[in-house]
Amino acid sequence: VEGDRKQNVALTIYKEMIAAWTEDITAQNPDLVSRSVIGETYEGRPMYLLKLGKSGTNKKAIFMDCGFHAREWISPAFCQWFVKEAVETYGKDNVMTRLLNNLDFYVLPVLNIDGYVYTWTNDRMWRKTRSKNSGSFCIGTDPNRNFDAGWCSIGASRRPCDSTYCGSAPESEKETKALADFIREHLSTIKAYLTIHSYSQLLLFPYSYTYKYPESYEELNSIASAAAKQLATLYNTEYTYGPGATTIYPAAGGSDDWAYDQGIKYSFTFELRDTGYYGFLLPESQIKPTCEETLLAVKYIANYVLDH
Ligand code: ING
Ligand code: ZN
Repeated sequence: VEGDRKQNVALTIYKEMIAAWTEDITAQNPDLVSRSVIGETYEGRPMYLLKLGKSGTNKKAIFMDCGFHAREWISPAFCQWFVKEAVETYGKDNVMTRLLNNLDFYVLPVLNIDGYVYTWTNDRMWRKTRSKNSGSFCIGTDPNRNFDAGWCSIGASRRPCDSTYCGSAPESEKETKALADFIREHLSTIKAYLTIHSYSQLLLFPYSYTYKYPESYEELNSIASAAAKQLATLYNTEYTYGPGATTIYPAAGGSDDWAYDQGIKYSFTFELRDTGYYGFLLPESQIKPTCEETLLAVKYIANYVLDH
């Protein structure tokens, strides 16, 4: 009975909230939003992807995902905020109108849906996916150690019980494989890759799997600097920026490094609020201001991509 109850809560959370929300926002904005399924999770949930933008030809695209790590709740909140803000300000805000007329945004509201649901039903601090590991009783792989970018060479664990377990192979998880497949199939249009995590107030770019600087270091650093400056205009929230390895810690198998090495030059990881006082348990009162300020940085990067 307890298991049934938890299962019902889980179904309600995902089906009633996220899936239903993607369906509604698509139905209510048919000229601006479309929805597709890029795969399904380990537990069988559909992974819905939203495409935002006015229809047009030869449009560049920006890919943004949220909810890699289950406990980073502000992240899925931001993706939903972004979509809502896009449809509500299109035709009113000049910058958003120009962005949606000339670019497509692919928004994946939650990558690690199984893990996210698990944080609502069982363990608020869960990070990884919910897949079984052969030869171990421990569950899950870290999706941000599971990409083919120096895979498991540094800052990742080969032990399934660890929270940074890199998985049995690159893209061993259905969720990371679905994301990587989608990006590979759309490499000709995707010019930027943004992945939203929390917490620490950082704007990171490659590399994290090596201390080597990327070829585009100067350009990425100046974009990050300008985006952080934009973000701070609203509430003075201070962001630190730089390559992952030196700015947070070396860690292989991350999606931003992988996307960059696929040729997507404008590849960034956001670590949203706060700096650790509340950490993953960011209070509700900070959701709106965090989303508002982050939106400024994302709009800055999108504008830059459109003009370059
Ligand atoms: N931080 C990221 C993590 O996956 C990161 C930092 C970014 C690592 C990019 C590798 C590549 O550990 C959080 N908070 O998840
Ligand atoms: Zn994270």
